[in-house]
Amino acid sequence: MLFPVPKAWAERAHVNAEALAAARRRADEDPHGYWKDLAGRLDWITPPTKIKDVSLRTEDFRIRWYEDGVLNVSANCIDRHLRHRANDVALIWEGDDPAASRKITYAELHEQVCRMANVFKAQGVTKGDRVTIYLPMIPEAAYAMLACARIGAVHSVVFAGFSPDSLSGRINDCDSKLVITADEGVRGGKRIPLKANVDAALAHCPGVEKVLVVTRTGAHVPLTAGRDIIYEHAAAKASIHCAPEPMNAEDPLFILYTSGSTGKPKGVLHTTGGYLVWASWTHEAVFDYRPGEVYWCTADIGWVTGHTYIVYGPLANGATSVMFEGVPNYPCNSRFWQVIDKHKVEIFYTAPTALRALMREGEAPVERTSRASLRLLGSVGEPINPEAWLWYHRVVGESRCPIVDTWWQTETGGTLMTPLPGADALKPGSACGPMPGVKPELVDAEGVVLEGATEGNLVLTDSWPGQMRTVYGDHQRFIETYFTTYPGKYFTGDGCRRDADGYYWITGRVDDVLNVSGHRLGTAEVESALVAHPRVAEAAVVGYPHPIKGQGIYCYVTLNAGVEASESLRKELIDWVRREIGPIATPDVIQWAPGLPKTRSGKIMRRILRKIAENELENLGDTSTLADPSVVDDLVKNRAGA
Ligand code: 6R9
Repeated sequence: MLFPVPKAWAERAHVNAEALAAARRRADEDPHGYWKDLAGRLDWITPPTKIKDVSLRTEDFRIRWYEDGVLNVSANCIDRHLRHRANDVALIWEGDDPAASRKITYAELHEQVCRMANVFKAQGVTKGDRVTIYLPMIPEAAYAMLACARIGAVHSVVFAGFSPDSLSGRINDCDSKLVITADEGVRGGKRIPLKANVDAALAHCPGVEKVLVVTRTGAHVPLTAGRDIIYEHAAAKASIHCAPEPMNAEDPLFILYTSGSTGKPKGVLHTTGGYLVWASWTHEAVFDYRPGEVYWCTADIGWVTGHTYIVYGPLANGATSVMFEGVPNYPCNSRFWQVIDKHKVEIFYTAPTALRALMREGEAPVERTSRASLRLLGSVGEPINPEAWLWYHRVVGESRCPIVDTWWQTETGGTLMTPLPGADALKPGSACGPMPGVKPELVDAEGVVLEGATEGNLVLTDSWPGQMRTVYGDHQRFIETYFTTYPGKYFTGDGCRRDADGYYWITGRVDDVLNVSGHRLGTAEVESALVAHPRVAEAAVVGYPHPIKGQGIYCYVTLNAGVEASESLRKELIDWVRREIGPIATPDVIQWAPGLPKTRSGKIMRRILRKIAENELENLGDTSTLADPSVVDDLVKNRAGA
């Protein structure tokens, strides 16, 4: 099935088929000129002359973009728009309660960000310091990110759904001395005790000196004297002038923790110049954005999508960006579409998991709304199944709006593969092809490059400006994780198919990373949470296909000798994992496993566990290397039936 580029799109788009072909050619033939010109979209204090210095080989590894350039991200996202567009709306905040919304102009954004930057400074934050942001989806979350950028502090946003344990781990890993949070968060009519979570986390974070508490609900929260400060009190005394700190292009901008296949979450580090070039360019090209249009990305700022496509990309482009505090099904299943009508949203960007959940409720909740303002739809976070794509296209977009299926990762900073709406015919479920200058390749397990229509592991053979630069505090882990499986190439961890037309189809992770409702989660993290329970001896966790979440979490648990398996223990373990990591990690299935299938060297054979979880019992594959094959018979016989 092929959806051609609508005529109006080919005519009006920033990037039509011709422009795309020309950009591809230029990026190949004159990379220096291509990447240099791309940087020209930003305001530089000192424009870069050194454009790219990259080697992905371990011997002389380096990734440097625009390395002699000097700029400030917040000045690019705010100050430079003040001359002509001070009164344009930068952020439209839509509260959880449909009666609550607010518009923040670029002039107000400037004031608020400067004020917060001064509060940070007054609390001793200086250039290079790390600040942890644990906030709900309120404007202060964006202010805090931009305030850090303004003074050269490095932010680490932690999703407000994470538990105190997850939060303390992330605070300690990057050694934040300041945490900014809110009294409570509000989502789907429920309150989330953020300040209480911070209090619990900080029992294990000796390095934190100050906590700023933004008032969201006004709930009474205990304050620790000498440490906790009500943000509004500090802000009232702060000046609204704060000069942006000149930053080198390669100075760190933020750290964002993400799950890998092993160990604890990695602090993905992005730098200043290349990241913003990539965020701003991809936001404009992929969404065909023009100032004045209302654009809405439904992600949470706790994830990379919120960083790049709610805050940095849109604001660098002078956009009007909607920030939504709530959830798709509160107070009713029409909420997304009602918000689109309320704010006349033209470009809408969401995740397949939300679409699948809404699809289940039928077409009526969509059709009750107009959606006449919509002209472009986007998808991100996981593969979108063609059924959900077609529903999105026909029901939500009334067959009038192209869909950009954007493939990218926390590590990539911004979109790498996507159709461009004015240039590419669409195939439901395909991320189409690379942005100009991005070099995907499919390889087999041995690293042999696969040509033509084929399927393999997705690698990138060259850098792009938005690429992560290191794992915070562990550069060796960075190199080992991404550049040693296929030496000299960036390994994405994704599988991918390329069809006869050259379209790319991401098939999902090929490592031990789960994608649950578009959220990344390492099987190792869930396993270590389970094993931390006093009654659990061992655990193995795999993903299985889930109709709404994309992947569900299937846990095989071996209990300590003498412990009786029971329904109440099952509930206790589910609850335990929720508390250890956060609700996104809630196990869907727990199967009691008297033993786990292991090789003679003691390695758990996940391949077999995956097959059982997927209910593919006929082809468990080779079990001859198992130390004790009878273990598998028991697991099959007592399959938990997801
Ligand atoms: C942006 C983001 C990254 C992983 C990635 C892949 C999956 C994201 C996708 C997609 C198919 C898409 N993914 N977008 N798979 N089609 N359009 O989601 O970052 O949270 O780091 O997740 O998500 O598996 O490797 P992150």
